[in-house]
Amino acid sequence: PPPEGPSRVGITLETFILEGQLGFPAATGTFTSLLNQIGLAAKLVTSKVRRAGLARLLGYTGQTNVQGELVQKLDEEANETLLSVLGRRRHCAAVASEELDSIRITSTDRRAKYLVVFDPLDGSSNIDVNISIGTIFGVLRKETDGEGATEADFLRPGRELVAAGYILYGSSTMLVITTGHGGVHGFTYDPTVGEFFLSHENIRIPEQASLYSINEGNSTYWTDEVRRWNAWLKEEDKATARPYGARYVGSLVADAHRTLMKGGIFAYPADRKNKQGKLRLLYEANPFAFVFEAAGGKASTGSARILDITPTELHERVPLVLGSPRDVDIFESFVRGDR
Ligand code: AHM
Ligand code: MG
Repeated sequence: PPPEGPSRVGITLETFILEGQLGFPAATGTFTSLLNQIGLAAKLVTSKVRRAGLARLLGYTGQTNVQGELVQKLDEEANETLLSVLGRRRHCAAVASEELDSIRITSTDRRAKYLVVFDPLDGSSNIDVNISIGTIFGVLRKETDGEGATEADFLRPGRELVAAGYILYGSSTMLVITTGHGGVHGFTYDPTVGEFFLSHENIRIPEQASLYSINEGNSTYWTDEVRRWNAWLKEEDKATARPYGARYVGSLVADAHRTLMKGGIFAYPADRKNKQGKLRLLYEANPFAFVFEAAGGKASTGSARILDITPTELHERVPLVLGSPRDVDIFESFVRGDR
C-alpha cells in the first residue's frame, strides 16, 4: 500500500533539522543553522578521511600530496575544518577541542550563544591501519552574557548539553545526533550525492545483549571488582545469556556505535595505570552519555551518572561505562560489591 503522509524516503540531514524533527529545546533559527554547520563539517572531514590513505601514499614520494601541498596530520586538519566551519556564522561563541590546550573564541558577536566541544578525529592512530575512526561533538548553551566565552562557561555537567552526536568513518560514513528529547537519529552519507540521508530513525538500544567491549590487556591493572565482573561475563549460564562475546576495536566511536546498535556494554574503567580512566569527560564521555541516555541506555563511571559530573578542567579524564541499561546496572552492582 502507498505510504500515508509525506514519504520517509530521501530525507536529508538538513531537511530533518529544518523541519524541527530533532525536537529542539529552543526552536531557533540559529540552533538549526549551527547543527547544519556541523553537518557541513562532517562532509568536509569525511572527504579528507576518505582520501587520507591515498594522499599519504603519494606523500611518500616527496611529502606533498596531489595538490602539491604539504601532507598535514589528519587530526589537525579535521580540527581546523571544524574551527573554521563553526566560526563562519557567528552563533558559536567558542569551542573546546581535544586538539587545543585551551578554549578558542570563534565569534565575539554578543548574540553568539552556543559553545561546541569536540574531539575532531578520535582514534586517529587507527588511520594508518585502515580502521574506523570518528568525530565526537557536543553543543552547550552559553549561560553568561558578553563577548566571547571563558573556560568556566564550558565546565557544565553533561546533562546541560542541548545536542550531541558523532560521525563514524566506517565502511560508510554515518552521523548520529540527538537533542536529548526528540530521539536519536542516524544518517548515512551518500558520497555520490554529497548528502547525509536519514537511515536509522529513532535508535533504541536493546535492554541487554551478550556483548562486552573493554581493553582486556589492562586486566592486570584492574580493580578486583572489575576483574570479578569480567570473569562473570565469561561463565556459562543460559538463564543470564552468558558467556558474553568480546568485541574491541580500540576506536571509541566504533566501539560505542556498535554498542548502541547491538546492545551490551563498553567500558574504559579507572585502573592502576589510568587512575581517572583514559577517556575525556567533556568531548568524549559526555556526548556519548547524552546519546546513550536518549536512546534508552545508561552511561556511568561505574558508580555515578556521567551526565551529573561537574567538570573542573577542560581535558579531565573519567572512567566510562556505556551500554544497555541492564548491562550497566550489572557492572554497577559489581562495583558496589553486591555481587
Ligand atoms: P585518542 O584520543 O588518543 O585517539 O585515544 C582515544 C582512544 C579511544 O578511541 C579508544 O576508546 C581508546 O583510546 C582506546 O584505548 P586503548 O588503546 O588504551 O585501549
Ligand atoms: Mg580522543
